[in-house]
Amino acid sequence: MKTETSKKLFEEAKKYIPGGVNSPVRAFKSVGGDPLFIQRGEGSKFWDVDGNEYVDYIGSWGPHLFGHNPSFIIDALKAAIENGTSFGAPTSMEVEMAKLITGLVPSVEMVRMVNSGTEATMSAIRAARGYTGREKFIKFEGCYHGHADYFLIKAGSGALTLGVPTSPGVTKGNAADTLLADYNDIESIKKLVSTNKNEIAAVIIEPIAGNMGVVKVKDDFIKELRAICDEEKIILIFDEVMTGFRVAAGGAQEVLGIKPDLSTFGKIIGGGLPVGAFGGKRKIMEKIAPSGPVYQAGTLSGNPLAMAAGFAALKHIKDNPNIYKELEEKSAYLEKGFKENLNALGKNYAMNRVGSMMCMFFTEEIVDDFKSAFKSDTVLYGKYFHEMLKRGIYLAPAQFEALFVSTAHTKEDLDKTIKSHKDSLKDL
Ligand code: KE4
Repeated sequence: MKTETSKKLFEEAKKYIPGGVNSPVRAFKSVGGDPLFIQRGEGSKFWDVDGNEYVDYIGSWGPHLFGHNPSFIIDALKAAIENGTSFGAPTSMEVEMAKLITGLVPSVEMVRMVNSGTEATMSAIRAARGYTGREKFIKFEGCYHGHADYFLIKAGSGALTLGVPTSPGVTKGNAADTLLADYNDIESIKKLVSTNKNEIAAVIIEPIAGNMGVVKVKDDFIKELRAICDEEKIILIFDEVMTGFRVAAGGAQEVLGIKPDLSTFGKIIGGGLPVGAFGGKRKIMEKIAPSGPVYQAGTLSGNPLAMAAGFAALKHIKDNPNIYKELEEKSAYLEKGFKENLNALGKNYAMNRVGSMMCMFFTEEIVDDFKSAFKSDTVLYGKYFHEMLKRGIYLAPAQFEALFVSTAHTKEDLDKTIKSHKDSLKDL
């Protein structure tokens, strides 16, 4: 596979951009080798600058529920750009977008648009602190909520694979109010709540984790967490940046049947453009400036182009609810193929899947929290990643991520992936 142009670009990029990338997980650090520079995407595929074609299961780390460049998003952008790119003033599309999100996610009575998942989660924590007057919050080891200082404590995703789960530059003062619990372990929550009585503003959780690989909350755990938050008047925040509109039109909260007090969104709601959002109970959201004193702002929040792309994506979901049946069928087919390969090869690697988010862990133990996920052999994952890449299958360049199936993936793509999976594992 010729990758000279990517290599040249990467050498050039490293002179001007830290690590040659604008987000660490793209650098292939945890799988080895140099990143490929992508030229173009179409449907389930994209092509690198050397012309190599890949079936893409990253989908820009989640946004591309319909694959690359779906016509309904491109058409919406073309129409919007004729009117201008940004005004810094309210537009009707922002009202339509807010109505669409609150219509699709019942727990969200009001919503504020921002420009990334990180902005959404940091703003949600501030809203919870402003509403409760409390300062501490609980996150779970292995969950990733973006790169705001106080989240980078035992964080997942890139922070995990790059070995900096607790990042330098995060001050003790900033970390002091971050309490750490164990995913799916209600005793760890009870302990923190009793030792920090009336001091905890919020619990933030990935209701279906995608940043320690894919790990779903246990039903009894999430039900008890909801009850404890009610009892202790703690704001329960579902970080649905990855799961929102991914696992169901109503997100993980629809799948789990649990209503959070606040939710955060990103990825899919931007249709591939930079968009995040946070929203939830009216009595909390009305504390946000300018209706309330909790300050939150953004020059390009609700940007007309991002709203056009995001609205087109969510409108497509609203008008085509059967896409989740299609995503389930395609993802289950892929999972079945992978499992048949593992059986044939006598390997019992853990496979976790929720809807069109899936992860195969290089450990034969059950993976239901950060500690068990972390037992995965990341060196072996790196080899597997490159074997699949050689065969034209582009997976997450890190073990602790998710593989995303889109509506654009065809049976041919899936069969090619299943075959490549078997041949790759054989060659490890
Ligand atoms: P962004 O700031 O990257 O838009 O969103 C942060 C974020 C918040 N919450 C969850 C559950 C997330 O998954 C993310 C971002 N996800 C990672 C992939 N695991 C983004 C990829 C990257 O960092 O480049």
